Amino acid sequence: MICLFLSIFSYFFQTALTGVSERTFIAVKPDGVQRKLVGEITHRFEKKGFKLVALKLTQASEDLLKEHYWDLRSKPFFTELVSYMNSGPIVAMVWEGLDVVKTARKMLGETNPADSLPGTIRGDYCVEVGRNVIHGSDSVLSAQREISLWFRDNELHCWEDSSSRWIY
Ligand code: IDP
Ligand code: MG
Repeated sequence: MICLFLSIFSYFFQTALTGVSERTFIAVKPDGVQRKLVGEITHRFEKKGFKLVALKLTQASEDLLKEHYWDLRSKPFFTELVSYMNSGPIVAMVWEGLDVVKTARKMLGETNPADSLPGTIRGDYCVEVGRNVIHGSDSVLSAQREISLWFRDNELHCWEDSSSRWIY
């Protein structure tokens, strides 16, 4: 009985209380898919220790992309951005873990690949801001908004990660 209580408490502590259950939305953009970077990018998040909660290859509609990038609607590159993102399939993912939103942004690098350090995804695999291969949510709030935009609840999987006690 005590063991059961302790394991429930430890699960609750590790997920809800410690922020381990934070989630972010990551997408390999059409250029990343065409350039066969899906495996490499997914591998980096797995090796880091984050947990994959959802993943799908999807062709996004213009309406979805306009909503996704709503805050950039007045930028001069908005139409070009929507057309780039609509030019082929995207690999949409949700990753979970401690401080995953902030850490994923560091793993991505800067918006402009020229400003991105080697070792980051944009620093290693691309050259132009208009072909920067990957998207990552910029805050916990935008992550929640983007996850609900791209995934239905039943596409987000709850599973026990057997390596989690070696990570946390
Ligand atoms: P982020 O992807 O690093 O969060 P945002 O400023 O949110 O950067 O811009 C969204 C996306 O719009 C960028 O990833 C990039 O694909 C595109 N973008 C941003 N600035 C420019 C630009 O000056 N020219 C063309 N595309 C741009
Ligand atoms: Mg952004």
